[in-house]
Amino acid sequence: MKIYHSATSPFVRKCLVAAHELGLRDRIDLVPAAAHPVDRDRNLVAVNPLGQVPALVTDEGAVIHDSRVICEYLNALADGELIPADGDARWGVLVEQSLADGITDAALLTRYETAVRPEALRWAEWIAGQLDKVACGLADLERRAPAFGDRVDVGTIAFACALGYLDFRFASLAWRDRHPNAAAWFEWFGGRDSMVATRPPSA
Ligand SMILES: N[C@@H](CCC(=O)N[C@@H](CS)C(=O)NCC(=O)O)C(=O)O
Repeated sequence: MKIYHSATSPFVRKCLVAAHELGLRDRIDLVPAAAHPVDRDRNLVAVNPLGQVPALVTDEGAVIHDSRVICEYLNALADGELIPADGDARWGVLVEQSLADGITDAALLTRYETAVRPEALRWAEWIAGQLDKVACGLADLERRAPAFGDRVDVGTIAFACALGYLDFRFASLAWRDRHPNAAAWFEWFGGRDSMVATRPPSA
């Protein structure tokens, strides 16, 4: 199978970390894509009309997106345990993934606002709103982190990729200063082989 890919995408990273953890990484080829909300990569759009990475093409030729569905697919393929099958554990992990992806989404939209949108069109209050989503999401993560233990699932993977993205693009936020529980947990999780192998290029 193959994944349309950008080495700096936190959502691609989430899928590749999941693939590593499931022992599937060797079965995935990476197809470079230039996902961009304005200069849309037409080769990518032909696969995923949203023009976003990650998009996975299975060995049978089916297209699967977005990152949440890809993680679900990979977990099923490997008969893995990254997503609990049912019960409270399932909803808990899926909500954590939703929260973590929301942090990443808000950070990514802030990045687009500052790196893509022309300066004259930028809206400071909108950026502040997105960064407040990041801050509120981190506060929730900080409350949850002490209970993570050694869990490796789509919830914790998504949180780790969110924090990795903040380190990569928003180092000046210095999120560790106000979130010692999350920092201690990420010190361990970020050292996993799956996280090290998927670090963005200049991180
Ligand atoms: N909900 C999607 C979000 C994916 C996403 O935002 N990918 C970014 C790169 S990190 C992208 O393709 N941006 C281009 C665009 O939004 O047009 C997922 O979980 O996969």
